[in-house]
Amino acid sequence: MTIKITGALKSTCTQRVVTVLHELGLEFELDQPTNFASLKSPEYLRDKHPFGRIPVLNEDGYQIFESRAIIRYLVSKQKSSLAPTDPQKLGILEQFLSIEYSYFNPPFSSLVDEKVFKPLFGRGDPDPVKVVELTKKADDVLDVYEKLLVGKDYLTGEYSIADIIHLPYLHYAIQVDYDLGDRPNVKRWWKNISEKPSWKKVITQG
Ligand SMILES: N[C@@H](CCC(=O)N[C@@H](CS)C(=O)NCC(=O)O)C(=O)O
Repeated sequence: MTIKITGALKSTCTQRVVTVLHELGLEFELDQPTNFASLKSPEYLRDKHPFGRIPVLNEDGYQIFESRAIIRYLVSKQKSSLAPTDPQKLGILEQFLSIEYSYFNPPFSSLVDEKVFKPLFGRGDPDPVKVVELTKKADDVLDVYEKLLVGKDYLTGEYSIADIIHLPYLHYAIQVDYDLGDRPNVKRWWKNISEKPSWKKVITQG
């Protein structure tokens, strides 16, 4: 069994997949594209990802893209406690996966894009007005997380893929001075998840 990941260690979506691979103790090969332009080649669009993105998983010919789908596949295949099978626990997990995708990811990915990737990829300087707007939206989301995390170390109560999918964007945001503010529950959660060896390995190798 050979797992190949087409991705880049600085890419947020790749980082969440690689964190899960480390958690599961699975060996993998990382095939890093030379540049983002190569993701738009006719061959790449045909053979790897029709939207021209990373990451892509290929395991002995079985191929899927979309980081969240890849993660679900990996934990389900390994029967990992990072995704419970009990229907009620699974329902809660899915709830938090949906919360991340619907409410957390839009402002945080836009904020990180504005402050990190826009200058990094030569698309210009961060727009200060946009940064203020996006920071406010991100803050509003974390105000809700503060309530969701009352009395809990992890989102579902137990460490899971719901926590892991938050790591990359929150990490990048904090790197560019996003302040978790006066939110003790969010801060406790962030400490719990960001100090895991799997994530430390991702950020030190990236
Ligand atoms: N929803 C997708 C998003 C994939 C995505 O946007 N990947 C970024 C890197 S994190 C990418 O490929 N960017 C290159 C581009 O947009 O050209 C996932 O979770 O895998």
